[in-house]
Amino acid sequence: MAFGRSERSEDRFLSARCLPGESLLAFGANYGCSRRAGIFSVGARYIVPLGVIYIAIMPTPDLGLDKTLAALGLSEAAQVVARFADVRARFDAESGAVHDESSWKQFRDAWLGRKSGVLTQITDNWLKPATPELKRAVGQQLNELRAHVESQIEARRLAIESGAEENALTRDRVDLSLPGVIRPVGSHHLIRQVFQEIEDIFFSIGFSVVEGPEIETPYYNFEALNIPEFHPVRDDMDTFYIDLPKGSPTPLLLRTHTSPMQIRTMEKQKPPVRVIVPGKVYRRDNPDATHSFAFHQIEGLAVDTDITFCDFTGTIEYFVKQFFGPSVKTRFRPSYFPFTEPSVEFDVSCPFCGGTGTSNGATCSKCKGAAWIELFGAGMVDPAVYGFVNYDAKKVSGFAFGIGIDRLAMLKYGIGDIQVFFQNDVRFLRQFP
Ligand code: FA5
Repeated sequence: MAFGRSERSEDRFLSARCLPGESLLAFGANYGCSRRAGIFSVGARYIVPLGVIYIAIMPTPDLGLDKTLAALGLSEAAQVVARFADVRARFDAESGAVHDESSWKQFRDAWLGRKSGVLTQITDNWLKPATPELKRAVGQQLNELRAHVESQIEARRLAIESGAEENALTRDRVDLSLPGVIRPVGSHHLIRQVFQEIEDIFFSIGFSVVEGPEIETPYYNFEALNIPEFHPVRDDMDTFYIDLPKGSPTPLLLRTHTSPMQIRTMEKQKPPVRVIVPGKVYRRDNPDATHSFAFHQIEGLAVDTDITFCDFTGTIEYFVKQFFGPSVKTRFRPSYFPFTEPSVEFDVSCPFCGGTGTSNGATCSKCKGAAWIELFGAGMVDPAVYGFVNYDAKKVSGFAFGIGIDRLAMLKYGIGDIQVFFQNDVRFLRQFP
């Protein structure tokens, strides 16, 4: 039977308060409710063709749960069995309408609730006041009904739970046909790339890599390198000292160069030694286009029984030609470092102006017209240094160098300002993938 809305008769409806089944149906309060005996409760479904709401109504009998069997006029066991069958049919119909957790809870309470659930009402109103002749039949029917209700309610719970999981899976399912999320892949910083390039060159001629602490003692940073306290060369390098508690055994500072690792390496190892030491160093220098207060160096040290100045120049020239290309020219200039003797500065012909000193008819801005650019300091290890590491200065000889990596990278890649290495502007970094 199908009724339009206008045909609704209040007497034909029971609201949610009347029986558990109705509480699950989509009836608004304005549909009303009646508990009068003999009234039909309603199962309903909305059908919406062309914007008009129709309601399909299926009558189901009132079960008389609030009355005794005597009041319902049921005196035969067969009548009791039939009434229980009605109850069970009601339960099954309602069970089919339970599709989510909240309606399942309402359903469970409506049937199993201790105070006013259907089973409690049957116990109180049908079983307890039943005549001795009917008691057995009512008890048996009630037990069967209870077993059915409990098992079905549990089954519905499981079905709803697995349905929820399935829904979640469907919701979260990855659509492999969609375009992917592109996550930009990072790359090594140019300084790291230059480190690797230099390491590879020195690996190829038998050097290995060691690393050391960035926080040093004055002994390793200065004294063992033949730079005693109050030596004027410390003024050029004086640096950041760590604020230590009073009574600390020795001052600590951020290393000003990688040369302390010459000492630490020779302390640990007997000749032959052939190492390079990449790392960060720190100085109290004011920042400008070629100076930073933190920068990078690679130390080199080779010590053996028969190393000469020729080995030194050959090694350095090999490195420079590998790094800058075969056409670059090199030269040594005399210099001074307390830990090398003789000491040199190593220059390369300016790669920006091709070693001419002029660019586009004007003075080359990079080498300032000198045609050469200073690359690093180096020299033969001063015999005094061997005394600090228990090497016999009469038996061993060697060379050392300290390359400023940032300036080397600037030269090779035409970068005009050292500060860009530390600003982490991705527009700069992306140029060196
Ligand atoms: C030294 O640091 C010596 N330890 C090098 C050395 C090692 C000589 C072994 C002999 C034997 P120097 O102070 O010149 O030397 O620094 C070496 C390089 O570090 C310089 O050529 C330069 O490229 C770089 N450098 C120095 N100061 C700065 C700075 N503030 N910012 C960026 N680079 C710098």
